[in-house]
Amino acid sequence: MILHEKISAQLPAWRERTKVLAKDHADVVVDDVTVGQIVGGMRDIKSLLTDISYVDSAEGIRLRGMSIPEVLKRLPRARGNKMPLVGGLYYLLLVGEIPSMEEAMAVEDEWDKRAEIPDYVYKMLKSMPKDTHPMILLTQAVMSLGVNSSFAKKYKEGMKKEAYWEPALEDSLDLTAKLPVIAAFIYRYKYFGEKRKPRYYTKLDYGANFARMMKTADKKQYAELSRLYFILHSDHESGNVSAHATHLVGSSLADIYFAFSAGLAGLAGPLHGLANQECLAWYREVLERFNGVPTRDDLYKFAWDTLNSGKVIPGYGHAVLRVPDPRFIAFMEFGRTNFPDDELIRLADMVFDVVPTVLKEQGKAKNPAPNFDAASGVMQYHYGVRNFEFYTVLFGVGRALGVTANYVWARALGQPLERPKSVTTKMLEDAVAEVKGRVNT
Ligand code: CMX
Repeated sequence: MILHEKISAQLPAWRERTKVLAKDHADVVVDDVTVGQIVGGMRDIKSLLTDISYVDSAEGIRLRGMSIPEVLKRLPRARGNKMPLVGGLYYLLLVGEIPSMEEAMAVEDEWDKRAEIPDYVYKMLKSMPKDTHPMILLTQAVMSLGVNSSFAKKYKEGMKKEAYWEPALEDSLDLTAKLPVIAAFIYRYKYFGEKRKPRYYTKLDYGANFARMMKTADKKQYAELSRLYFILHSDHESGNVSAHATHLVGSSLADIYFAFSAGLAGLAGPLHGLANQECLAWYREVLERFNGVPTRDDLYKFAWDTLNSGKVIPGYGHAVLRVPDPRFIAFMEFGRTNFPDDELIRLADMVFDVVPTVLKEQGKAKNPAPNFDAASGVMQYHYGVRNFEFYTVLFGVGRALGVTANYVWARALGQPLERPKSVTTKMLEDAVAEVKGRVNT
């Protein structure tokens, strides 16, 4: 398999670089940690290692060193379409190079072979109460697929540490192949009562298959959106909750099904992945309240009312970014190109104009600019996927591409069990007193 060959070929050099750092330069100081960072959710502490993506606060994400516009321009495209093949993106994340069309298609072919979902998964999903949140269903389905984990089986049989990444890659291909099928089933079953298993078509790529299984009205355009959507949601370095939770659990040598279930659980929080559902709900509330796109003044007041009621404005702010998220910009370009007159696109544009001012006036948020959740739901809504609570499931399908690529490389490079150290409040107070004492003498 091409991914296996390519990663194998790169491994000796990467292992050597990691070994040199760990053995010869372990005492080089990279960062200091302040009391503010310990009390404040570990922001900006440089303590995670990944070569798959990097978020620059002033520029946004780079995937394998490439900005979002570069990635979208350089990856091979689905035939007759403008958006790249998702298989090409997965190749890029795993191998670190832009694939040829043939290489991107090799990944698509792997997914095609692995997309079948065992019957017990459907039975389990159907046995759940009707009002179960789709993120619960998705997490359960992922966890249950672990029954067939190659990694867990090989680990039990006994394997050398150097070989861990191989069954990790097998599991990751299996999982990423099955996720769009599971997501589409959850959608069709939960909102339309359809019990039939979705079918993955050999001749279609990942995005087109997803559009077909979702049965949206405009399948061609929804396939384009799906490709863009999964690519933009794939990776955002390792410190965000879903990526970090997956990495942490994976570091215990739990298989990817356990690890990604933890990531999905984190994604289901409103400050992280659930913000896309919250954001669309907020936009709809605005449209209903004002009977359409409001005036700038009305929106300004509405935004202040939201803040004054103690809520956050979803889709705005970020823990790392300090500029508008390039993924937000890519989504908005897609919307402005394909449906410029859509009410929600016009509203999202106006919110982009008004909310940063409001957040700046409030003076709390370090970043008053939009993140991608301010636009992603608008795209789904336009193509008829209007059950907001489903949006985080779509985020999950995309996010799996990044976190599984990281999981494979973490095992390939023998990354250890993650185990940071805690301190007590008293220890921090003592540290402060000591520094203050030194300053005063
Ligand atoms: N609306 C209102 N207040 C906001 C805000 C927003 N959009 N963004 C930040 N703030 C507030 C914070 O709640 C915090 O208030 P307190 O001091 O009272 O606790 C203050 O501003 C400082 O926060 P920050 O340092 O700028 O931001 P954090 O790193 O703590 O949090 C984030 C980042 C994303 C959780 C926050 O900006 C937020 O809640 N945004 C809205 C939810 C959202 O869009 N989440 C999705 C992020 C992208 C993703 O992960 O998917």
